[in-house]
Amino acid sequence: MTDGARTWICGDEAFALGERTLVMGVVNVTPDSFSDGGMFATAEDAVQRGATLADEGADLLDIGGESTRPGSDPVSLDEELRRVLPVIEGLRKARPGTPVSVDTRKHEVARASIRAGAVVVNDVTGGRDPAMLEVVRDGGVGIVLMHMLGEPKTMQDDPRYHDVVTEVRDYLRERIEAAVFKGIAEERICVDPGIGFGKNVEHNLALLRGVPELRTLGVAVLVGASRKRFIGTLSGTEDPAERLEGSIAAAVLAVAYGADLLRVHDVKETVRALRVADAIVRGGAG
Ligand code: HH2
Repeated sequence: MTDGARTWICGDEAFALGERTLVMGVVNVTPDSFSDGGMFATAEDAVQRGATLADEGADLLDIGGESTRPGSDPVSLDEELRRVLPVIEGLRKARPGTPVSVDTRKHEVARASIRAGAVVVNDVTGGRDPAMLEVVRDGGVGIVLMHMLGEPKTMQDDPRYHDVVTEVRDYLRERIEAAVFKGIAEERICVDPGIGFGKNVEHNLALLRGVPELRTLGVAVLVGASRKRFIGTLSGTEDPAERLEGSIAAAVLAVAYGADLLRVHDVKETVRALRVADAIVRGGAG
């Protein structure tokens, strides 16, 4: 991919990269997500939430049926399917113009979600399950490969790196190679440093500063810092819903460092901030 004509191909969607920052709006259909758990736990509420985020300017809606917050327990396949499928189907009807992504570690959920209309699989385990890569390849959809150290249950128990940016970059390079080996074109791949997934505050900050290093991998780069704990620590806000200002600070700086997409909870506010940030960083006035 050359700068100026970079594209992330996801099914029938082709996301132009670099012209402006793309926003992935978070729709958690879970009782226990760290920032909005239980708020949109019914399919109806989650579809309504997704529709609102689409109207607020989300380029993509990320539907998740399993919390991967630190210390969380996995959910069963049946339960995860029960949570996400009606929401994907509902949003395809309610907002057909807004593509949908599924946030899952299970290839069975990915396969069913693609059938229901999802064009991206957002896999926080970086495609470690070969069957996940096959489902993505066969579905012709896009994939987000994220870095996570260990498992959600234990990942925040004293995470250690020698050089976090190099290690995360090398891991993501290896995951890109595994996906390409399985037959997924690079244009379909997006990488994500996994802010908060087995990282302390310093690791998260280093990774945000290290986005240029991730850009050298040659694929789309997504950053998800929204409302995360390091923002609470730095800004003194215990309640995740009180972390808007810190989240926007992280968002605009991720953009300045070269992020192509941001995964956020507060779409309206972030989109407004990005109009300004993009004009400064990428040039032009909208
Ligand atoms: N963060 C969360 C979940 N999925 N996916 C990607 N690609 N990048 C991220 O940073 C990321 C992610 C955690 O946030 P949230 O979905 O709000 O919480 P929970 O896992 O508790 O549902």
